[in-house]
Amino acid sequence: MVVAVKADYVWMDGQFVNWSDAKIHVMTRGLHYGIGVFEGIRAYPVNGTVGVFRLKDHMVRLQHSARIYRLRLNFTIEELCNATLELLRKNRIQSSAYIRPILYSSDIAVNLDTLNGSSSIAVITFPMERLFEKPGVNVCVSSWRRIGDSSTPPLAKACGNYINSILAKLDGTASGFDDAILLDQNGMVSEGTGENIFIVRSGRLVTPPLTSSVLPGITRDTVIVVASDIGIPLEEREISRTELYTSDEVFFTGSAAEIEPILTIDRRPISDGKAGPITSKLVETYRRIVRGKELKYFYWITKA
Ligand code: PY5
Repeated sequence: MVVAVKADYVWMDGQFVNWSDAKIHVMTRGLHYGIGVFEGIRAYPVNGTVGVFRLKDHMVRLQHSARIYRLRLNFTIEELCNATLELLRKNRIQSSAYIRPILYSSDIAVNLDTLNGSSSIAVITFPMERLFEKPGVNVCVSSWRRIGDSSTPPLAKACGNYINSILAKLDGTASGFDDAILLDQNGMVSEGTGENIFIVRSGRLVTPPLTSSVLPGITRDTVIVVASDIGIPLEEREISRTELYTSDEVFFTGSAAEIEPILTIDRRPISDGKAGPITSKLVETYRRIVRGKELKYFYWITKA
């Protein structure tokens, strides 16, 4: 993905600062030890303005991630939501955009004693269209295993977690794949490097449970709700690696990736190597929902 990441302003600890001034010191603890938590949110064009998809749900997850690491959040969920909306307006964002709130340990310190330390929070937003600009992706199963709850909890969307994702992504991209799937510590399917995963078998959707070391994805939850509403049966259960190869359909979900069909895994085509009917139906429904075209789900959108 090559995205021109730029906007006029960034929100930092309550202030709007110019993009070029949105800097932190190189000795910041968050950089050295990966002690930070973040969110990835999207905004879409909605009825002539821009609407943020599931804004509050993302900020609540940020709060949960912060609790796990005892990082102090100096703003309420409401203040963070309002700051994000104001930032979108100040940056005159009219198109699809990505929103990245990040809360990090901001002490200039070498020690690991974050308990009484200080934290800072920023919200960044910039225009962004599709993450993978293709009809589907080709992925591998990485030999790196997903981090687990007994070491670095995957339920927190923590900065440091992404070194695990990056190892897997390197595995994939160095061999010509678009992305990679990680197995959990028990060898069961966990998730992508920055996406949850679903399979379709005989008309039923299956996704790994939260105990398979997955992030509680907001897009994952959206698919669970929508599948139930449109009558597609869904199970949360463990998935073995070989089940991936014999699935009728497989797709990733994520705020950045949206709903992305997986066409091949380890160079094995999934069915006929094209996006299947249930995936295509969900891609189209999701497209409409996030753009405010499905009134039933309009409550998930906050207009800027
Ligand atoms: N799993 C991981 C490890 C993730 O990083 C993400 C989100 C998801 C699942 C999907 O979660 P959600 O549906 O709530 O977005 N990844 C980030 C995103 O903005 C990008 C990280 C590079 O989609």
